Amino acid sequence: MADEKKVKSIDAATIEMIEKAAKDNVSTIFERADKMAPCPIGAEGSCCSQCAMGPCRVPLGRGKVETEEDKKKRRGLCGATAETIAARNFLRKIAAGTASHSDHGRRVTQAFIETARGHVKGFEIKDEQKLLALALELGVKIGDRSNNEIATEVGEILLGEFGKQEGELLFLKRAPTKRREIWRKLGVAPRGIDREVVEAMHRTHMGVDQEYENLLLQGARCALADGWGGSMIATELQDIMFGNPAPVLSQINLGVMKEDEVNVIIHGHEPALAEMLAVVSHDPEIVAYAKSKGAKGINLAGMCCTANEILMRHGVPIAGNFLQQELAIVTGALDAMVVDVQCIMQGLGEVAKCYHTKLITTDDRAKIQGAVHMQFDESNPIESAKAIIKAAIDNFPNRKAGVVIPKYKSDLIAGFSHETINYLLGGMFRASYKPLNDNIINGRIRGVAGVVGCNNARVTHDDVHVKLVKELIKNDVLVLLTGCAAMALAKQGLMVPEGAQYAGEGLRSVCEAVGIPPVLHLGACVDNCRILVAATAMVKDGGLGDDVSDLPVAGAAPEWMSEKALAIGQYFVSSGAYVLFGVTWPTTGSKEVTDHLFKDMEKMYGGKWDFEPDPIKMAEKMIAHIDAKRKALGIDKARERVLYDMEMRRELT
Ligand code: BF8
Repeated sequence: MADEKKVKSIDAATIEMIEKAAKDNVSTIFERADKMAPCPIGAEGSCCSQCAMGPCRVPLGRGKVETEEDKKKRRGLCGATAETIAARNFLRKIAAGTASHSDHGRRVTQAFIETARGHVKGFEIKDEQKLLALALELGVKIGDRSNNEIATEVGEILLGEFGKQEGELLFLKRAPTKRREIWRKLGVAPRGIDREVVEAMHRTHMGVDQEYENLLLQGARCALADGWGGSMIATELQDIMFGNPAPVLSQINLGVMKEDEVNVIIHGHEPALAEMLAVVSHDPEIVAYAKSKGAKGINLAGMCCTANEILMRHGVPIAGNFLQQELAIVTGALDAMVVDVQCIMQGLGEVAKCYHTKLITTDDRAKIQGAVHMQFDESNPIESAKAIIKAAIDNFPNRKAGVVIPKYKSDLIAGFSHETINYLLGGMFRASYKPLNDNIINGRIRGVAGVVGCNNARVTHDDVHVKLVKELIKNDVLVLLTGCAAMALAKQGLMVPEGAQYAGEGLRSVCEAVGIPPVLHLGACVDNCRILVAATAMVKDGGLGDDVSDLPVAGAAPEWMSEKALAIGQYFVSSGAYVLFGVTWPTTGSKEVTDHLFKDMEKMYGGKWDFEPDPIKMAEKMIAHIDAKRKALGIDKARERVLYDMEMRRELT
């Protein structure tokens, strides 16, 4: 049984709403996590449900060391070994994660093409500079063609990446030369996005690939098709169509909800509908309609990664991260929870029944029993968005007594796209990562960490994120954040320049000089590819080796739960990064598979997986990795001098 006394969250708004839910007799994920422990066999990757002779369970058992005798016994009916079963399960999760990001990317590409063809009233090509840069990169003729003509061709080329059968994905060319050679040598350069997902599913079917190393090679190829394919296409085209993010001030937490306005939360991942809701919620006709129902206006907020998308581009406030979705309804003040795809808990339906909230699904790929379905028509986004907002307004008068909106909310600055970081560091006309590299070389910044991923109800909500990141910045590690991890830090007040008070002296001096927080919000989970682009730019700007694996960088997903997180982790490992996951590790049932991921992959890719649930130990491991890379680059001495100077200064004061 899980520990019922575990502190549920470090976030006061969350705790207040968990208590309200208990008083209202409403079941939430926090309560369900107490009642149901995870299956220990599935958690270690030792359950095979690939055919109807099973599921076959071949558990090793927690903390047990496998003997030769165990090894012989640990087989499924077909003879599949524990290694094959663990590797298959791992690969299937990567395939699901890749499919999720990539299907998102495909929808965006289709909408982009339709917009460029002039078939969509409401969307447009907003970032001409980024469009032209991408056109040049893809070899699309610019000449005197219109932006829409250029965009149509760019979109068609990128749509082709999904169904491509041979060759290599086009964005692989963005990676350092040495990295591309590694991929080719290992045979993991992805050919087409869909092809790698389909092949992963085929190879994990009963009776196909039965060598764990070979299965994990496909894991790398499939994940690379996500990071350098589906996700990267999504981010590029969203930036061009909806605008490249630039620093923007906003607020976060359940306290952004308003008692006297129609509260609408958009939750999920794809930004098209959210973009339109942001526009129509200011439409005078819609605002007047809200007033006619007794509300003062419309208050749009986001949740999960859709929130990150509209925060980054419009500064729309965020109501919360993954574990807060049901709690937004528990306030009793949410008039409509509008959802698209991914990370939407079915529990929302039951919670909504206890209050007045209308749960509205909007995507034919993601319906929920009991919800109202209002299909978002991408060819007519304005009318679709208006209809959804009107449904929320109509529900405002149905609010019941007992509304409680927690008072907690924090300011944050978001909008750090790859280009923005470039400009901030190097200036508009000499945009460059060189100043970052110089500050790493001189030791003021020790290294860079990417901290990403979810919340997980098995650990204290937000706690692991916050402890890890505070420890990293205290040790002069600049932190780049995405997804729900970013929201955890923002809620604790670290995503404003004043957050630099938690940073070590070196990092703080750089943050103060540039005017940035010590933790930078790069966007949604699909935007993790911005970190790949940033890392590659650091390599290309010189002084830090000739591949991503040479950089003093590390990544972590301390509270991960989704299959997408595994796809992301694997594409970072295969791109040369050291990646640490917290909470639980899904292959502990097989020592060989785990050793392959944690050790052998370093010889293959220069990056590797690791697991550590304790945030302070996690930080220590990441810093040790960063320091080892500094040493290999011969820049460890510079940092020693900086530390010596700091010590001296302390002695002087
Ligand atoms: O894609 S971080 S819980 S919301 S999976 Fe989901 Fe995890 Fe949040 Fe975004 Ni990413």
